Parts: sequence; C-alpha cells; structure tokens
Amino acid sequence: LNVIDNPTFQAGEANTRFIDKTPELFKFPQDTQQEDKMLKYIGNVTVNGFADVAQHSKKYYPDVEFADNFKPIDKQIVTAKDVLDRKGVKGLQNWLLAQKQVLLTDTTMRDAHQSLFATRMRTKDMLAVAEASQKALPQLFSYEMWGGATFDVAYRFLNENPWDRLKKLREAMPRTLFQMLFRGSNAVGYQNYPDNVIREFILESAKSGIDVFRIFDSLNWIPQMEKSIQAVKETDKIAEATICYTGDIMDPNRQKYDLKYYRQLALDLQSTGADIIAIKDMAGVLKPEGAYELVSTLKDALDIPVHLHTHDTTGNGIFTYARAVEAGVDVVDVAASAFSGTTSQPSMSSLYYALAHNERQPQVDIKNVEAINRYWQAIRPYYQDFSNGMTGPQTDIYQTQMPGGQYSNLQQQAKAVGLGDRWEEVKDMYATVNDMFGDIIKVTPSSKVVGDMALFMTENNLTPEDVYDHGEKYDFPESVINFFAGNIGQPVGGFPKKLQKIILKDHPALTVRPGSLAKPADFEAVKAELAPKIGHEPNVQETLSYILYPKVFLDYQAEHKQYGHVSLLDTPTFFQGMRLGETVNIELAKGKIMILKLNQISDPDVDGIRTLYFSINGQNQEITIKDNA
Ligand code: 3PY
Ligand code: ZN
Repeated sequence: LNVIDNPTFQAGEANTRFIDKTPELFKFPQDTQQEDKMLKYIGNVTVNGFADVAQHSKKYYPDVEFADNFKPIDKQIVTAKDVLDRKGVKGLQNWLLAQKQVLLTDTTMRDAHQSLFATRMRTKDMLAVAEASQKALPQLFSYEMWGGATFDVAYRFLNENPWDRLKKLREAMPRTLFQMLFRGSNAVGYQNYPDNVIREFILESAKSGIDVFRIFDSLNWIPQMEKSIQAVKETDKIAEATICYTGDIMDPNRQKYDLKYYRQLALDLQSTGADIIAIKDMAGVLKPEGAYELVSTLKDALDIPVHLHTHDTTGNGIFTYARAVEAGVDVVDVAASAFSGTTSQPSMSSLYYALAHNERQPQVDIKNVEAINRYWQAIRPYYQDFSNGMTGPQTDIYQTQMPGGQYSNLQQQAKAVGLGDRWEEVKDMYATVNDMFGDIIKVTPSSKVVGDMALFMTENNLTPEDVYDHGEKYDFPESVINFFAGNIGQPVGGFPKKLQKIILKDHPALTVRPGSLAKPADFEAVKAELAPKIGHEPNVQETLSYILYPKVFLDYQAEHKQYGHVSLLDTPTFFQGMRLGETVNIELAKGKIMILKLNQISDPDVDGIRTLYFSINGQNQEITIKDNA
C-alpha cells in the first residue's frame, strides 16, 4: 500500500534503488489503540502483579535457545493421523492393535501443566514448539492438548480464546492426532449441560481439529457418557470411553471397585460404541501389579485397544506402565520430562529407557525426544509461580486418592480460606469424607465435591459424628447439596441414605440422568441474547462458550476489549510485567515489531496513581496505573 501511494512510484520513477532510498515505505501507521491497550496491560501487571500471584520483581530467565532443525517427516512414516484420515476409525483400531511397540500420547500441553501449574500454560509457548514436535516425533499416537480445565482457564486467566489455540495448533501440526479430555455430560465444565449442547460442542470440536475424544463421567455412570459417545459417532473421529480407576483391585479389603466391576464397565462401554477404552488413573493409585491384572483382563475381554493414563504422584508411574506394557496395553500417556513427574504424567524419555531391550519399547527417536524436552525445560521456569510446590513423590496419595489435577487447586482453596497451614489435616479429611460418601469415584467434578466438604469440615472443626448427629445445623457447601441431589449423576452403589437425608434436608433428589430433564438449549435465542453483549453476531464457538461459561466468557470479552491481543506478549512479560530499564520486543503482526522500553515508574500520588514512562519504537509515552497495594 505504501508503495502504491508513494509519489515517486506513482510518477513511474521507481528503480531498483527506490526501495533502499525510501525508508518511509517501511513505516507502517502505528496502531496506537492496540499499543495503548497493551501498555495498560503491561503497566497493570508491572504495578499490581498477576491474578493470585503476589507482586514481585520480574525474574531473569536464560534465553530459550531452540532451533527447529528437525527433518520433515520421512515419507516412509505413516502417522496415526494419516491412518485415521485415510482408513477411518476401524482402520486406526486395527493399526493400533497390530503394533508391537507400545504407543505414546504426549500430555505436555494439557494434563501436565494442568496438574503441575494450575493449567496456566499459554498458547504462545505451545506454538513455538508445535511444528518441531510433529517433525521430531511423528511416531507418537497423539497429543492431548485441549479439554479438561484448559478451556475455562484460557478465558479466565490467560486472556486467550481456547478455540484459537486449537485452530493454531491444528495448523502447525496437521499430521498429528489431537486428543481432548471431555467430561461427558459436563463437557468442559463443572455441571450438567443439555444433551444438544454436548452434541454441538463435540461436533464443533471435531470440525475444529480434535480427533480423539477421551470421554469420562465423574461417577463412572454410563448414561452420562452415552450422548457424548453417540455424538462422536456422528463424526469420523474416535470415541475413547473411559473407566476412572479408584480403590485397589488387589486389596481384598477394598472390593467395592473390583476387577469384575472394571471388566463389566469396559464391556458395557464397548457395547455403547467406544472405539478405544481408556483407563483413567487420575490420582495415580493404580499400582504395578494392579495395572498388570487390570490391563490383562481388559485385553482379554475387549476387541478394542486399551489406553492407560496415570499420574506419577507416588513416583511409581514408570513401574506401573512397565507392567501394563507387559500385559499388552496399546497406548500410555507420558509428558516431556521437564513437565513430568509428581502430579503430572511419567516422563516420556524415562519410559523409553525403562523399556530398553524390551520388544515393546516405543519406536521414537530418543535424541529428538530429548531435544524437544530442552525447549520445555527452558520455558518451565516461567510457570513457577503457579507450582503446587510438590518436589518429590507423595505416597500418601494411595490413602487420600486425590486426583493429580486437583491437588494444587485444593491446596490453593485451602490457603484462600485460611487453612494453608492445616493442609495435612485437609488431606486426611478428604479421605474421611470419601468414606462418608460411600467411597465414590473422585474426578472432576465429583472430586471437587469431596474437596469442598473436606474444607468445610476442617474449617468448622467437624467430625463425621458432628455431621451425623447435628447435621441439621449446618449449611453445607452448594456443590455437596448438588451432588446428593443427584445433579451430577448416581454413584456406584447409590447414595448413603442417612447422609443424603442430612445434607438435603427437604431438597428433592433425582434418580434419573439430569440431562434427560434438561431443556434443550435454544441456540438461536442464545445468539440473539449474546449479540448485543459482544457487539457482533456470535459464531458457533462463541455461542457454545457463552452457554458453558456465561460470566467467564463475557469477562474475557471485556478484558480483550480493554487490553487487546495480550496473547502476543512473551510469557514472563505477560505474568510479571517489565523491569525498570528493560526493553521487550512484541511482534504485533508478522514483521511488525513494537520495541517497548520501560524508563521510569513514579511513586504513587495521593490517590495511589503511578505514572509509567515508556518509549515505544523510540517515542515517549506515559500511562497512569492505580496501585492496588
Ligand atoms: C479434568 O477433568 O480436567 C481432569 O483432568 C480430570 O482428571
Ligand atoms: Zn489426568
């Protein structure tokens, strides 16, 4: 445009030296609005810190030195995504079952950071390694990179659109299977949604790039998974139906969930239409011998592949996988080693070496695994402020059975209500509450119910006897009332009747699937309601996000309006703002760099307002920020 408008060019006098002699061609009009918004964001984080992180001075990080020098995928290699796209679901199942090696799912972009760093990993840090990962590790089965808590956390804390993450990663990794965690009737939320919302969400996610839907129900109640499985069947994608593992099949004293129970559940899911069965060991309590028994039994009973997911909280994850591999498991979940261990998944490279000289060792290029890991190693420190602080294995998880993804969240909740220094008690209470509830499956959202009750009882110094004897006196947490009202489904073996009566008082209880009573969403009406709130005609993705998280979605829209495209900021600047005298480069669009320097910050005035003096591409600019301290 600049070229066409240039008078020399217009006069037809441009020659080869024209570009060199006419530097104004490269001076783009500044998008001052966008810059102002960005400055406001940076100024605010610099002065007030990031949500839930105490304000501190910005840390120093070594440069991320990462060269994507991997060769493009060799023509000989057929990826799992190639198989699905060319041969369909059946083709992929057969391909999986015919593999000698155990295949791997990389969870670094979803469960690993959900379980280690409160789900705070930003799209920018994923995208930087996405294309390289596909080239370096084409032999992986899939990447779990969406779903679970990533959906709402992206909007809530990262000022990001989760659909945009999916789109961009899809573009960067077209030959890789993408996998999401889907909470059955709760979709990617914490409550039940109408069946047509579940269906629409799955169809849109499939269209946007998800290939494998890992569908679970927080109480292992099949009626809550059926609609999701059916919706996936309408697409050409994979329904991976899940059995959530709890208890200990090898312990004769803990036989509520025994081998027979899991076997039957898996068979029922297979008849419901599952293409793959996942064993979801969300707390990491599946011990090696249990894994051997369970996987052998399922491999015998089923015609479809088995995919195992664990958390390495106890430090026994690799041993559990090694035994599962012996028993014939088809795929296991691992994370890049920098994002592995403790509440996350076991390490990919550790498993590779643990299976050395084993005919089922994964066929990955270990040098590439390690090279990609060096990138993750370099960016991991950015997220330290969100760490759950666990530095080594915690075997008390075998008693508390707390999911890896819940551990850090509940710890934060405990701190928020002043129970930070009574964390050990809260964990013990979690196990007590589980017993009171009749030993339920605990995973989002049923795990939150147990956690809320444990906090409530610890905070109020209540024993189970207090609840049983004087329950009428207490206002139990809403999530607990909801659970006993049947709003998240029916637990295995039913509710403990006495406790249900105490909790519910006169509140009625459902015995049927909540979704069977829910009024279908009227998408056109929702769109009409949403349009004036966001100032444009909403698309399907916006409509779904608003249905799932009305307030979170609108807050995101407002923040986006206020701060603009903050997803473009580098992660240390996004979470920690800028140091005095620091210069950061922000790529606003391809080739369009904004060079930002923070020169000075004034003391707060009587109203607590500070002035920040920046220069943008050499030009001075001031902004004012209220200091909330
Ligand atoms: C989620 O639902 O987000 C989980 O990770 C459950 O394990
Ligand atoms: Zn998990």
